[in-house]
Amino acid sequence: MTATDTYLLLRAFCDELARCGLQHACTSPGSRNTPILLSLAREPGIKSWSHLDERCAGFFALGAAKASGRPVAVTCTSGTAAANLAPAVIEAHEAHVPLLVLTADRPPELREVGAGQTIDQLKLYGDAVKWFFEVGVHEATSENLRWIRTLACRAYATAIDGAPGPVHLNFPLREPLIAELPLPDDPTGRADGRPYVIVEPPHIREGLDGAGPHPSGRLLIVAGAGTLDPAGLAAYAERSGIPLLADPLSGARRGGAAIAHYDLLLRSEAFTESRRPEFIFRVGELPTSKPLRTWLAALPDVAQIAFDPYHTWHDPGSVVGMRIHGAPPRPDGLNIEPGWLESWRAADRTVAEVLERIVDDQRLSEPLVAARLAAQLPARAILFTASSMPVRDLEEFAAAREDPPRTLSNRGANGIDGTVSSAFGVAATAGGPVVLLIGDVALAHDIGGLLAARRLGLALTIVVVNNDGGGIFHFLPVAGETDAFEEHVATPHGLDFAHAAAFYGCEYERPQTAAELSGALGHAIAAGGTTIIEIRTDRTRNLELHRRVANAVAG
Ligand SMILES: Cc1ncc(C[n+]2csc(CCOP(=O)(O)OP(=O)(O)O)c2C)c(N)n1
Ligand SMILES: [Mg+2]
Repeated sequence: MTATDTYLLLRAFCDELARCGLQHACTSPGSRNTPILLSLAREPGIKSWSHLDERCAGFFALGAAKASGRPVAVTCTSGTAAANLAPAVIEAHEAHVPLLVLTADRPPELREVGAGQTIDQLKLYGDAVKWFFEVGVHEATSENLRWIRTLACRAYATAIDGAPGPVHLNFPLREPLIAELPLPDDPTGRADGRPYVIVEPPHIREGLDGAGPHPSGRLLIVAGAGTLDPAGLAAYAERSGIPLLADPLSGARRGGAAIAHYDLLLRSEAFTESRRPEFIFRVGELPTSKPLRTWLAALPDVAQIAFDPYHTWHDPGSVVGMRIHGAPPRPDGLNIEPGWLESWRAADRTVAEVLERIVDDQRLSEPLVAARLAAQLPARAILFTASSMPVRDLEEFAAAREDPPRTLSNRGANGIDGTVSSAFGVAATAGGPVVLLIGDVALAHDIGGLLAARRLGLALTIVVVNNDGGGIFHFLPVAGETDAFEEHVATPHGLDFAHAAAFYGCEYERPQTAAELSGALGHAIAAGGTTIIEIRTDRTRNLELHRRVANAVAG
C-alpha cells in the first residue's frame, strides 16, 4: 500500500461525492488529514472553504448545508480536532442537517501505543450521527476503487435519506502522506458523469391521499421550522379562513391568515379560553414560543395532528394524537366556523397597535431591532438569527408580510455556539444578502468565526445587540439570586465590537436611532462585504420594556 493508493482512493471518493451533488466542503489544517484535504481541494466539482478552527469549520458546513439543503463535507486532522466538530455534529443531528464528517486518524498499528495526536475516534459522536464507518486502509485495486465509490454514494444518500443528519467516516491514513503527481488514470467512474450508484431521492408524501382527518369548525394551524411549501400553506389558510400561528423560521408568517403576535396573545387566560380550537394541525417543528408550547400542552383533548415528514416526534406535552409522515392536506370547502379567523385577526391587530404605541416610540430597543429587520430586509435576503433573545424577539415582534426573507436559526440544540460561522456558511451558498441578528455573548463565543470575512471573502451583515451579557437570564428566576447573578449568569464583559471589526477587517457602524439602523443596513447590504452593526441596549430596561408590552396586551 503506497501513498498513490491512498490518493487514488480518495480522488475516487471525492469525485463520487461531487457526482452525487456535493458542492461544498470545509477543510482545516493538519498533517494526518493532508490526503483528504488535498483530494477535496483538487476536486473540480467541489468548492473547498478553508478554516483554521475546526469548531468554525463544522458550524460553517452546517450553515451551508442548512441553506442549500444538500450535504456539505467537513474534514479535520486527528485528535482533539475531531472533537471540536462535536457541537456542529450534534446540532446537525438535532436539526436534521446533512453533513459528511471526514476525520483523519492514525492507522491501527499507531493506536493506543503513545503515537502523537491520537485519541479514540471510533464512534466519537455517539448516536448523534446516522452512520459511522471506519474506512480502513486499502490498496487501490479496481475492486476497491469501485467499493470506495459506492461508499461515497452511500454516505451521501444516508445523510439525506429520511430525516437528514450527519454521517461520520473515519479515515486511517498511513505515511507517506504525500503522493507523486500525476496520479494514474482511474477508469472505474461511470462514463457519463453520473454517480456510481443512483439512489432514489427520499419521497415525502403530499397530503393524506383521501384518508385521515376531516376537520371542521375551529381549525388552527401551527407552523415551525421545516415547514414544506410555507407560501402554499399560508395561501391555503387564508383561502379557508384558518388562523395560522407561524414562527418566522417556518417561512409561513405571511398573508391574511398569519397571526403574528400569538406569543403575546396566548399569555392571557381570557384569550386562550375564548379561542379554544377543535383541531390543530402542527406543521414542521414546534415554534420556540413558551406561551404557545404551554397552551398546546394544555389541550390534550383537542385533536392535534402533527405533519412530520422526518419522523421527529416533537411533542414535549404528549398531546399529539395523530402523526402523518407528509405535508398537510389542503382540501377546499372545509366547514370552518364563520368569524373564527377574524376573531384572531382582530386580536392580532390590537397587539400591533400596542406595539406601535410602545415599541415604535422608543429609542433603538431590542424588540424594535427585531421588528425592523423583519420588516425591512428584502425578500431575497436570508435572516439568520441567534439563539437567546434574538430568535424570541423575532417570533414575538415580527409582523407578517407578503414576502418575508427566509429565516434560519440553529434551533436543534438551541446553542449560542458557532452562530457567526453558521451564518457565513449560509452566505457561502446563498444567492442574496445574508443578515445575522445576534447577541453580544453569542458573538463573543464565536468571535473567531469572523475570520471568514477576510480569509474567505464572504459578505455578511452582522447586527449585534450588545446588552453586555445574557439579557435572556433577566426573564428567569435566577435573576433574583443577586449574589452571583451578574458575574456568573449574566456574564458582562465590557467588549466594544468596534475593536473586533478592526481586528478582523470588517466595516463597523453604531446606529443610535431606528432611522440610522435602516441606513446602516442599506449601506452594509449594498457594500457587499462584512459589516458589524452594533446596537447598545440595557438588559434591565429591556426586561421592563417586554413587561410593559405584555401588560399592555393583557390589559
Ligand atoms: C453553547 C451554549 N452555551 C450556553 C448556553 C446558555 N445560554 C443561553 S442564552 C445565553 C446568553 C446569550 O447572551 P447573548 O448572546 O448576549 O443574547 P441575549 O440573551 O443578551 O439576547 C447563554 C449563555 C447555550 N444556549 N449554548
Ligand atoms: Mg446579550
